[in-house]
Amino acid sequence: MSKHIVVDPITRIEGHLRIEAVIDDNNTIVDAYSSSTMFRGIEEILKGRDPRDCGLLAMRICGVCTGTHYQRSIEAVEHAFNVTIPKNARIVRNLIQGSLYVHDHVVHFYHLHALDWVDITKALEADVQKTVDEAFKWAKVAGETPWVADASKFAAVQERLKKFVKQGRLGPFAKGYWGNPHYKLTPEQNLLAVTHYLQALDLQRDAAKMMAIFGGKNPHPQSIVVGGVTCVQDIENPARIALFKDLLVNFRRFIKGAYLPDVYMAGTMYADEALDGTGGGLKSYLVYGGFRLDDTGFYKSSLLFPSGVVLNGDLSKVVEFDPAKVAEDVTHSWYEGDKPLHPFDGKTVPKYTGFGKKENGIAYLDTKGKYSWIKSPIYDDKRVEVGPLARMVVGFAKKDKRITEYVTKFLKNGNLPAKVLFSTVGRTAARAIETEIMADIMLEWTDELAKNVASGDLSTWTEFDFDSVSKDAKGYGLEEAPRGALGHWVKIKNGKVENYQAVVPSTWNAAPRDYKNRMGAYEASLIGTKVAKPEEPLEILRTIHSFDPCIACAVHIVDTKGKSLGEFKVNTSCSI
Ligand code: NFE
Ligand code: MG
Repeated sequence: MSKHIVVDPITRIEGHLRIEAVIDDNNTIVDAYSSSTMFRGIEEILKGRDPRDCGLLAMRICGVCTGTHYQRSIEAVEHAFNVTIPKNARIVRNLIQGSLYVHDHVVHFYHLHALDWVDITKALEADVQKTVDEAFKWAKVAGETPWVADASKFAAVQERLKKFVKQGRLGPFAKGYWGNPHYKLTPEQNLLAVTHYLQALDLQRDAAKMMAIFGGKNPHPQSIVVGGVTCVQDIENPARIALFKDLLVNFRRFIKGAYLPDVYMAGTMYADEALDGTGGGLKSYLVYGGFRLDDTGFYKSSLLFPSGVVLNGDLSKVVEFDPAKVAEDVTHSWYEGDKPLHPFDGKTVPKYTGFGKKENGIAYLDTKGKYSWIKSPIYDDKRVEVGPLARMVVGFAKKDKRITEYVTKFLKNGNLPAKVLFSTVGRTAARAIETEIMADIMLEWTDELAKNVASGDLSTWTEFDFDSVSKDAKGYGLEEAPRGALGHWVKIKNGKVENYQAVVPSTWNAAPRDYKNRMGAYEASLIGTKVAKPEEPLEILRTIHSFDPCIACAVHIVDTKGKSLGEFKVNTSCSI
């Protein structure tokens, strides 16, 4: 008899996400539903505003990827009024968003995702000298020297963990599914990863500082305006650019000496899951394109991440991306509407219909009706996945020189075939590959900025006189946020926002079924996954976390009988 697993909320993510899965007698997932139980509504708040203010409001869509919403919103207004930006502004915007990428991806791998692969408790059994050997082994696979290979440091971490366990308080490591048979790392590998986890907690502050140098602050930067950027003194002062570069150089060392080796380690130890495609899901990918590399103009410049669509895992073909083909459907979402709408005409009118049947005290999602606050984005009437994996797949399929080089290097070093990309492991690896790309190219951008300023070009803003332009216009800001394709669409009438729609990466990935009852990316990715212990849905967390969901923090898991299996609140101020 099939069993129904409910994980609500999924933890170690931003926001509230509920997953319901049905497993058969072999504990294999045969059906899955993804639901956001949190309503926001920023799109409605933006209506009637001065379009120049949208960026500051729109970035409140999220507390994580703030700056990317800020930039998309400003760019949508720039696109509407045909405003171009100077070279310095382009580079600074790339550096602000690049800082977000490296920050997000490292925090995601260690603090939001690693414990799906790493069994902390097993690290207690590790031999610290053998842990040094592991550090060298995986760094060598990556072609690097290890970030840390000092037995005394590993011993110190192990001591710290022992104290935690002795006191019976595991802090941020409490309530894990420790000992689950689907954990596959050796004790030494677990200790190595936990050590990097703790070090990354300190280091991630540097990435936040990098964003603040040109952004004015973090997490919500302030220096981007319609027409350019305002951080004039920061780019004119060589010490500010040098500070940015110093922080980047050190953070990049961690990416190459710890993050990449750890991903090789996990990829190798979990290679069977990568090879059998666990978590692959839709295998259709969409990239809007992102990070302008020259000043030809919006949607004309060459890009770090080229745009395109790859369908059904077929790397031999890439379909060109057309912004007109984006639509959102609300058949299974708690909104009013009866057909998919392009974002320029999109509507956000809440229509909450509640949950469905109640059994044993548990209210289940009404999966035949509406069951999520997330809309269902569709591209050319197809369901697609967005994110780092989409960017690496599309870039690789398009034979983009840089992406092909990094992806090929990764597969070759790891001795892995390209098909491993279409899996949960592949999704996690793709994020690491793009983090390396980003860290490398940000060094080039930093030098490009310093050189351009030194040549005498101090321009940061193209004058934009709002009073002299037509007050009726429309535009979009389409880019690649850390979690995938992000679009803001704005329609302006009489100088005020008439309609505003944002289609966010997690909207694409976490969406419910659509009007043809086709699954969203999270839902599809769970089908066929074998769960070792239904009461410990580790495999569900692993695959869902691999997308880096952005929907806040708290844990609550219930079983099918309504019995509470565990509940805690994450205290973000706790130190370990
Ligand atoms: Ni809130 Fe985000 C990113 C955007 S959400 S973290 O990356 O845009 O999917
Ligand atoms: Mg929206």
